[in-house]
Amino acid sequence: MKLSVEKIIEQNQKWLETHEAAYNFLAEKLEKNGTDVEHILKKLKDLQVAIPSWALGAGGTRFGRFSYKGEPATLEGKISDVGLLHSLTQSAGAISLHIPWDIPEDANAIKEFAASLGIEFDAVNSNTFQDQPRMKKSYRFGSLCNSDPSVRELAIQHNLDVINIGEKLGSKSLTVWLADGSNFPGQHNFQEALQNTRDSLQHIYKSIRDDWKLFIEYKPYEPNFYSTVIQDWGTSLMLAEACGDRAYTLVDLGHHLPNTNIEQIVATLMMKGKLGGFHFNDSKYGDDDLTVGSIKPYALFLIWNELVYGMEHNKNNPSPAWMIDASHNIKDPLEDLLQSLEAIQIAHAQALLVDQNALREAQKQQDVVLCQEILQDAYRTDVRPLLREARLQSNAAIEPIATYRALDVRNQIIKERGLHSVASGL
Ligand SMILES: [Mn+2]
Repeated sequence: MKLSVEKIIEQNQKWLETHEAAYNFLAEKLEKNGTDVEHILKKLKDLQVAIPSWALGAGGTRFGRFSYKGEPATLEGKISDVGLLHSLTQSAGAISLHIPWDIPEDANAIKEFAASLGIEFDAVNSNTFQDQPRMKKSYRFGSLCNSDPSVRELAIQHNLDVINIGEKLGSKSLTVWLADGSNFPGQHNFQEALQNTRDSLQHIYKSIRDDWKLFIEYKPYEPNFYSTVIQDWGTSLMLAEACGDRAYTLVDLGHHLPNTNIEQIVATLMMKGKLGGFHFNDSKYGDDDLTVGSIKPYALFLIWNELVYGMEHNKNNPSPAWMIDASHNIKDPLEDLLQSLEAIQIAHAQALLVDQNALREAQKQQDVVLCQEILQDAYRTDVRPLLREARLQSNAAIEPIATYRALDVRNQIIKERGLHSVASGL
């Protein structure tokens, strides 16, 4: 299923008048305060967030999974769903594949199909956290860290295969997230596990082309509950530095212990030029993979404030690869992703509103109250008219979720795929 621009423009008529009144009011107020509204609109239009192939079906927990109706069972179906999100928002112009769940049979045909929807291939993700059918060895006790060299070789080879598939599709980066760790004290020799991981990553890094990047993701716990080999940003940074210039740390918002100051981690990594990838989600307790901005929108804003500052001041840091990494247990995955895209852009726009010069001056004066006032003035601005205007100018939907519902997209997908079609993946 494909959404035509005409249909979206037709739907936009319903909200056009209300939108224009709200946008003009806000734009006038912001311009009076010296904000360059055109600049913010351009930034909003430029931001493209990748959708991971595993987010288009219902997620689940180890207790169960409740499939959603009309899930995409093929790679084409997944790309087509990302195409719908992109038509509605013009801000989801990339898909991130997970191998071996998404191995294309005909890479050129898949690439052409994606291009016809305006979709590019973002980072490819390897999977050494579960065994695959007919594997000669098992990842039961770890992959790149394993004390058995033949298991490490298998895991390295898998990553090389993933790079190979990514190259055929036009991807430019590999994301490695490892479940490696131990469940009980004494199970691992910590130093050996880390050294094995470093050596394995160096081997993989040597195999990526000059125009590729390697992203190393960290996570404090789960699936192992005593220790994780790459448990935090410091370990990830250390490994990235041991690999080379094109190896970077990847921050996933859900991969932190409660109350971790993620914005400070972002600032530190960007200062070092080592923040390469970014995964959005939200959480209440741990790695909950909830809709972006659904629990802690102020934290998301503070993180975006550091991202905006870093992109402005740390020119040695590449523009991070943005991706949503969430799990949709009960909502329609497409509606959930539209909510996440909206939350990302809201926090982005609010961060762009922060008067950086005034904030620096207040910091110099050590006026703590004024520092907080400046940040919260931006955070408390309802920036949604800016998002709607950016979408309107891009021929996307003024109201993506309402448009998705008005056009009865889910029922049309169900008609195409059937009620019980199931997505591969988590
Ligand atoms: Mn992630």
